[in-house]
Amino acid sequence: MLSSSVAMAALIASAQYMESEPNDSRAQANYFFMSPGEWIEGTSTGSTGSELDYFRVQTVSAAPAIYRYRLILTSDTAGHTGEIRGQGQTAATPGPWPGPVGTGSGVEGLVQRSSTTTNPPRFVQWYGFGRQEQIYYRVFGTSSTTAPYRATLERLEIIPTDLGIFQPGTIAISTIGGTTLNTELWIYDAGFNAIPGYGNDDESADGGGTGATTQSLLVRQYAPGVYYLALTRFSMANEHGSPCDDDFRTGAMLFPENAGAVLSSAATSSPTAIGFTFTDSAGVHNFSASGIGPYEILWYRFEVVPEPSSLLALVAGAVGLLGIRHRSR
Ligand SMILES: [Ca+2]
Ligand SMILES: [Ca+2]
Ligand SMILES: [Ca+2]
Repeated sequence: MLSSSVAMAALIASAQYMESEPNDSRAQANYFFMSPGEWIEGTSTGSTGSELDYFRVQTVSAAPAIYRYRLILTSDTAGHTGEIRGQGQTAATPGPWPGPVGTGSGVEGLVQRSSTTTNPPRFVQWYGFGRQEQIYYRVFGTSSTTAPYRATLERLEIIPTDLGIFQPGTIAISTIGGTTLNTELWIYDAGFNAIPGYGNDDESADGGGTGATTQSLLVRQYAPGVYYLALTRFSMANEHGSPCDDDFRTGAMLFPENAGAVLSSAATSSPTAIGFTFTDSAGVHNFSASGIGPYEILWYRFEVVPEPSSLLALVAGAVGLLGIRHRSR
C-alpha cells in the first residue's frame, strides 16, 4: 500500500505533461489528453527549428454545453508566445446560396496568437462542446526565456443569452448598421454542431447586402428547432469553409481533426456595444450586445417554432374545437 505522500506525488506527476523533443512541427506534435487544471511543461529559447514546440491538445469529455477553453502560459522568465495553428482556405466560387463552400488548403498557418496585453497575459482561447475537441497548440520563446514554461488548461461553461422565438422559414441575421466592427458569425444546431454554410464574415450582394462593408449578413432557411448564434469579430475559425455568398471566403480554418472547436483570432477587446437584428416573417427584431473581449465569442440561443396560429389550430383540432375561430395577434 502506498503512503499518502507517495500517492500524492503520483497524483501531481500524473497531472503534468512534459514535452518530448523533437516536437518541432505539427506532424511531431506531442499529443496530450487534458483535464481542466492540468498543465504542459516545456522549454524554448527561440522561435525557429527545435525551439518550436507543437502540441495536439485534446480535452476530456463533459456534459453537452458551450465551454470556453484557455491554455495560459506562465514562466519564471515570462516571454513565451502561444499560438493555435490552423490551415488556409481555398475559396468557393462566389454566387447566391445555396451553393458551394470553401475547402481547407492544407497549408498550416496561424489562427490565433497570445497577447501580452490580455488579462491574464499569454493565453490562447477556443470553444468546444464537451465532445473531446482538440486543437494544435504551438509555443515558442526568446533567448531570454531560459526557465521552463507551463501551459495550464482552464475550462469555463458559457451560458448563452436567450434571444427568444422566431418564425420558421427565411431569417436574416445582420450586424449591418449596428457596429463599425468587422464582425463574423456562425449558426449551430441544437446539438452544438456548426451548420455547413450557415456562416458569414462579410455581407455581399450575392447574400442580399451591398458588399460594401465588413459587417455580417446571413439569410438562411430555418426549420423549427433550437439554434445557437456564435457572434464575434473577424476572424472566426471552425472546420467549415465559407459559403459562396460570403464576401470574404479565404479566412483561416481549423484542420478536420479539430472539428467541433471554434475560435476568434481577435486579441484586442472591443468595448463598444454591437447592435444586430433578426428579421423573420413577423418583422425586424433588434438586439444589442455589450463589447467583445479578447478572443471572445458571444453565444446566443434562439428557437424557431411553428406559427402560433398553426399551433392553436393543432390544439383546437386535438380537443375537437375546430369550429371555434381564434383571433390572431
Ligand atoms: Ca522545447
Ligand atoms: Ca521543439
Ligand atoms: Ca466581417
